[in-house]
Amino acid sequence: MPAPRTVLLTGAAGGLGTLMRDLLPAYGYELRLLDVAPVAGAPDAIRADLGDREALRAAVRGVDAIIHLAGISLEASFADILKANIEGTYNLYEAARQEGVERVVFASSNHAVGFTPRPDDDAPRVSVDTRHRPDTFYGLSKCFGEDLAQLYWDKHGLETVSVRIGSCFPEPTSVRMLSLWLSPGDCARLLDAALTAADVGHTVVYGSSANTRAWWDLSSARALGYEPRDDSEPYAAKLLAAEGALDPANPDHARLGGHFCTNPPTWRSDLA
Ligand code: NAI
Ligand code: 15L
Repeated sequence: MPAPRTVLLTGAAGGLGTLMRDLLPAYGYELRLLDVAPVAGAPDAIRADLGDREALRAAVRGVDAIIHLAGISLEASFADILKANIEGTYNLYEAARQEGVERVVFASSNHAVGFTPRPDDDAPRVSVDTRHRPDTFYGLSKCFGEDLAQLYWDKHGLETVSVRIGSCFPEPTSVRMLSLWLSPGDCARLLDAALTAADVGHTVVYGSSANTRAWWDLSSARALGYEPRDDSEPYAAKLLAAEGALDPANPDHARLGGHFCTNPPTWRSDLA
């Protein structure tokens, strides 16, 4: 596949979409933006719901690749997750297949494997080959997205890099995020690697920075050419002083998915 130039960015109005709209053009991409919500400062953005198949076909027509961020990004009712994340992602893949788009970068999540116990400090980092252990209907929809990507590669030759994003925000805001943080700059580097690496088939990678307290094995991301530059450690002293260290006896702390694993999830606005 020649290096992609025109890229459809779904979810362009969201937190991550807004960060990537700023950073990706420097890599030479021309972004076509899509969201169901208005995209601030982008009057040409396509306003469409992932349920609108005709709009999706028109949106993907002529692009070299798609970065698929749109959807519900936290836990919600199964009905809502089914519509936006499961049917919506299927609709987008069908549109991509019909219009001959060659590659998708799919925003999966750490919550696809959220029930995996977090590794002790001296234990091996968690591999991308660990089995799916979703912690929510939201995480389940990311497992579906990864399997859909595998099906579209095996059956239709449509390539995907599924990025199990940790926590991509301007800075980490909890002790858990010290392990999962993906700085916006590293996110752009990872998306660029995922768009340009040759022959990815369907590749699953973890999306985090080079964090001192990392839980994940980044080797499949590095194999695409990703070289993270950031580390959450400069934020550690302040966050540890505020929260204390993670306590293995606390169910919120024992698993990769953190507070998404408890029932009901113990939502905290600073972690949303
Ligand atoms: P966000 O909630 O800020 O943005 C999601 C965007 O998708 C919103 O602008 C929303 O309007 C749009 N959207 C929702 N349903 C839609 C529909 N049916 N049709 C069209 N657009 C729709 O989420 P954020 O943080 O920007 O995340 C982006 C993606 O990355 C999501 O798929 C999320 O699951 C994933 N992700 C993000 C992480 C993070 O740390 N920010 C961590 C792991 C995964
Ligand atoms: C996610 O998947 C969410 O989309 C994001 O808002 C954060 O909560 C992140 O995971 C996390 O686990 O910190």
